[in-house]
Amino acid sequence: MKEMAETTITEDVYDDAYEEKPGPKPPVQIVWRNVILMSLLHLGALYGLTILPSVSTLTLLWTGVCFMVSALGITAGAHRLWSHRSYKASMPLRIFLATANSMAFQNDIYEWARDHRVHHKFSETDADPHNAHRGFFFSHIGWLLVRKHPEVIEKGRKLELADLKADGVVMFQRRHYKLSVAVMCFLIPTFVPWFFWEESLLTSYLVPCLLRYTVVLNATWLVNSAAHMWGMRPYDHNINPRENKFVAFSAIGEGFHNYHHTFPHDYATSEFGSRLNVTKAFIDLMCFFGLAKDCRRVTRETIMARVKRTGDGSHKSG
Ligand code: ST9
Ligand code: ZN
Ligand code: ZN
Repeated sequence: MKEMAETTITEDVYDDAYEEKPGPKPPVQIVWRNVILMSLLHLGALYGLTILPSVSTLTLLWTGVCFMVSALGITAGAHRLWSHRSYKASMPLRIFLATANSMAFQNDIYEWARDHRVHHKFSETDADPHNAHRGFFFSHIGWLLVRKHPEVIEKGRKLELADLKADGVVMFQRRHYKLSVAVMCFLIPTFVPWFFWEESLLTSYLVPCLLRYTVVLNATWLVNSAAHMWGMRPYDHNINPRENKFVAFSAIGEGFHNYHHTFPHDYATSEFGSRLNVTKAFIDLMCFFGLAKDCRRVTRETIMARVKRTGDGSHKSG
């Protein structure tokens, strides 16, 4: 298959030499524009939730399709492909994933992957954009409502991100991000039910658009909050990220977070196959069709050696 993205990276590897600067923390600067927009979005989504029982089956199905496409744009796209390069994707698959990523409207792929590499490299420090040591609210949504800690920007600027800059699909999406979000996240989800099966415009806007967008956002944020706080640590008890089945289910396979931070280059982000892991099944399907290849996996021996050395004793083999 031509034009598979050929690369491996180390910018997402944990840097245990990093130490936070001593002294008082900089003051928190609230970005009121984001507070207002996020509040309005969540109010709209709540209204969408209340009208859910009266929504037609076709619109519900369409909402499910939009959920799955936008979720894959994050999990299989921004996360496993572009942040960690855990597999290689052909041009058509990269175009699909970038388009799906715009439907999820979580910042463009370049910015998302840059922040995510900083998160892995400087996990739970001032340089981590959603540092879970600052509490559930901050790591869930609060970090998007305030100015970033200067360390996040300083450390992030040291990353080269050469693979992202060389990826034409990533840079094209970045250049046309606003338009792509308007079309993919707002126009198409709203237009399809209204045009094809005469759903009311209000319902089409509230359910497949606002409610679906808000659910995908919160499922994603749960990985940063809940999966950094609640669950077992069978692979490394020295780090915060946990194995959380509820998050794995809601985030289509991204809740095996102790495994993922221990082995960030494993395309499956878990040792348990496709169980609670639709994203792995999707990538496998893409490999079957020849659209993806070279999925990176950690060997059973490496996993077991790590479980023995640093696990908390909760691994099923224990
Ligand atoms: C959203 C993102 O929701 C969610 C990401 C979640 C990640 C989850 C990971 C978990 C694993 C995967 C699980 C997937 C599960 C999926 C499940 C699906 C069902 N390095 O940003 P500014 C530079 S987005 C280097 O304004 P402020 C920047 O380039 C939601 N440089 O910072 C700029 O430079 P220049 C929708 C960096 O002013 C300058 O700094 N979007 C870095 O502090 C200023 O940048 C929103 O809500 C870095 N890391 O503002 C909007 N960072 O001046 C959110 C920044 O040269 N964003 N720079 O251009 C904002 O409004 C703002 O960024 C802010 C901070 C207010 C948060
Ligand atoms: Zn990751
Ligand atoms: Zn994490």
